[in-house]
Amino acid sequence: PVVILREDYRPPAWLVPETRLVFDLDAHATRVHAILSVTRNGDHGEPLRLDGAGQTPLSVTVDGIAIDDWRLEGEQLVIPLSGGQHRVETEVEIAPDRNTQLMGLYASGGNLCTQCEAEGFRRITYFPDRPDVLSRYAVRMTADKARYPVLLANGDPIATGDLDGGRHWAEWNDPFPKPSYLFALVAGDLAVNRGTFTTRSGREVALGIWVRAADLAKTDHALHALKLSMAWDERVYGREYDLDVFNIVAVDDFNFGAMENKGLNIFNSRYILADADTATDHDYDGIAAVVAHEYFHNWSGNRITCRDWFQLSLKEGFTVYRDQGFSADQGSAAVKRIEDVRSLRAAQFPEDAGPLSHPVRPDAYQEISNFYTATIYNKGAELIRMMATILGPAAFRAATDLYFDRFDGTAATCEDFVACMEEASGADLSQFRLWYGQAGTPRVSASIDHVAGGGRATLRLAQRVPPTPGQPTKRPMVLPLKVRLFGAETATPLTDERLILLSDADETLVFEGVTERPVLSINRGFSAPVIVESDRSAADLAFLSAHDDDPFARYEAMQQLMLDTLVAGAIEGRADHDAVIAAVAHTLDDPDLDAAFVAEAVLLPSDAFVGDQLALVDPDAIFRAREALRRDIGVQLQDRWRLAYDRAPAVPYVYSPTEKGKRRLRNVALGYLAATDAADVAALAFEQFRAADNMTDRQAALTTLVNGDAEERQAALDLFYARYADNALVLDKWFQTQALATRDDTAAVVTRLAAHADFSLANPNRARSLIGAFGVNQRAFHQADGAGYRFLADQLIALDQLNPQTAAKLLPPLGRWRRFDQGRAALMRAELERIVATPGLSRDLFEQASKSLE
Ligand code: HT7
Ligand code: ZN
Repeated sequence: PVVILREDYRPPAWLVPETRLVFDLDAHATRVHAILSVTRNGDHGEPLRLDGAGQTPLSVTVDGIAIDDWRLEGEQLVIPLSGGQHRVETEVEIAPDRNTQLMGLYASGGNLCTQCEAEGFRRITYFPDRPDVLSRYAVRMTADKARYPVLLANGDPIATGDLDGGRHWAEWNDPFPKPSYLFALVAGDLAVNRGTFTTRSGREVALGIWVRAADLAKTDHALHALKLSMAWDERVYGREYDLDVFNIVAVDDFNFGAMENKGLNIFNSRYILADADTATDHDYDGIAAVVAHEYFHNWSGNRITCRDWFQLSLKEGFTVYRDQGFSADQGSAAVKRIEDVRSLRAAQFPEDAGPLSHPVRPDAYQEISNFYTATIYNKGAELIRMMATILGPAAFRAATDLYFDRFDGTAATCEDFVACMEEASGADLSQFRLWYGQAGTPRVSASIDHVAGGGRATLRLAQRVPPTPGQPTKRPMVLPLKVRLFGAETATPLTDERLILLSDADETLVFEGVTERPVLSINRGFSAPVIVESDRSAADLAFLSAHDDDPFARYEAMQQLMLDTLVAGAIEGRADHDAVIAAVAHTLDDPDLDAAFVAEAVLLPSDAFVGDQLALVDPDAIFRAREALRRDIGVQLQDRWRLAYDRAPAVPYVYSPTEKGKRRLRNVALGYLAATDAADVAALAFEQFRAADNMTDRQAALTTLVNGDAEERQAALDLFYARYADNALVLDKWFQTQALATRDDTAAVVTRLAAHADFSLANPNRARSLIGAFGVNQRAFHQADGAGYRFLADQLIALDQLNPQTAAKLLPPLGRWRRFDQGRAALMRAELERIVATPGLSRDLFEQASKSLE
């Protein structure tokens, strides 16, 4: 395989200051005429190299004259040029309706749209398809007016007109130079929800959310979120929008969540469409977060882009950090932090502990699409968060101002960002930079000594960064750890919160004035993305879960207590549940806690997270231990769960932090009640399912029933299917709920569902709803006979023919074979080998599968 190395970066030989694109749009055959003004970059004799993929040039002209001394080297079009500046024109024909990869120009729901990041533009026309070639684009589109009445592209609309034969045209100009990956157009039959936003300098921006007409009523939440995002970025980062128009288009077939094309964001419809009947609170939250994320890219990604794809976290890590801040400001910051850490642990920690581990700034890749990972995004965001913590809010803001000012209009690097952090604050981040280059989750061991009657406590810290593929040894990193001590007897703080910058392998810190036995609260707010190993007893963890003043640390103590109990249960077959039950009871009884926080705090860690704590994962033992604890918590606290269940949220549905929290706690209570096997619970769940005026409660009830054996189970599934058969996004939930079921027959059910008339590999959302969900269902996927592994491999091999990117994204569960017993590991490896040996495999799936075997 061809491996691209970060160290091989060279500036582009030719620049393209101006690009004019003329599209003659048609689903079967689209003509693309590209006119590039090119200038030689430096003193060299290199020809012009234009990337292409899947097409051949119909014509090539230089300065208006057709030439024939061009050649194809692989898929690159190579054009010898003699002067310093030329006008190069090419023409190609492409077939959007045969584009199943959903990269480049493709058809979705009868409309035409584009996806160019990372390397999709080359599937549209010949171009230096790399992020450090910034060009000003002018676009003209012609299309059949009845089929494609709406024609959108980046930037500002210039003019429109009608043509003979029922066709029409539109021209758009984008005044901001941009890399080709930010190019976009949409042609379709779309309705629009319009709004306006007046920026702080008084510019009125026309906002539009474009969807199929039947979905128009589901766009208000996204439009509202967009306005909130625009105001937030002005207030928090001083960033103002810069065009007169900001459009968002929702499409049903999309490889990712959304795309930040300049002035024309294109979204997976699941991150736009919402109403109470079809979207859960979680969906509403996700829509606001993704709308914000894409909007924030206008500065962190578009105005300042990446020099090369190794710098991807420059825009993605920073933008995730920004969208996390936005979401935290919309409701409970504590709950948002808990959710973010939970998803970091669910997706990034396992990635960093497995064969696909890579640094936040990778050194090599085969297929860049495989590097849109939790490490680049979520761990990248944690790196920004740590720098913000080290600098403090004022210096961090000064540093981001400096970064935005200095690099506006350029393609920058992660190093540029860190250098701004240093320059604006005076901090020395030389050792901190290791976070960008060293993969793996650091482990920190912490223990505290205190001599009874003395006034001094000694905190011993040690860090170890584990080996990862290609990085056998590591240097100690800078870990910002927020720490506080609490008195075990008085339940009051003994110290202020201290920020410790752990930078050596071992360090000892002394706290004076500690007059009673201290209980250690560490990594408060999850100030560093590390695994803390401490010798805190169950009693101390229960104490912190009740008394810590940092809500994240309070949640974390409860999680650790639950984890320790579950690990003991999985290893020994039984465990003492009393401490957990008492701590849960205490949390439920605390009148000062809000429902949203309580709901998160009393939830058990997932099977997979328990597995991550074990050297060898035994999925069945973990499941049994978790079920046993769940049942005990349910039975012993049944009265409290019934009380919580009876505290009904507002009807009709209101999406607000308070009502959301109430619904969440009520549904968590329903889950615990279901674990008790009390005779009335299935009827309770079915009644909730039937009467709910919102999808949050309906789906929660469905999940409860689907996980059980009650006769209401099939009725609920059938009713749900009948009600939502025409709604693809809700039908995804029907598939997903069954793929996540905690029943013995889930692998068989999932195999059957793959043959269902509504299942299709062509739609990424549908593929993810079944295959992706099944891959994270630890017990079902790891069924001992290997049926789950076989199913996944069969599906990936088939999906790879259509959509390699989506196939490659779904592979990682198979790569975790080292963590399982010999029997399972052999079965998993056999499926990986079968994938790698498949003729015609894509580069995407090959890279993931072959690395997973190493
Ligand atoms: N920057 C966007 C990335 C993206 C993407 C990457 C690979 C293939 C398809 C894709 N669609 C969008 C999304 C974001 O992070 O905002
Ligand atoms: Zn992004």
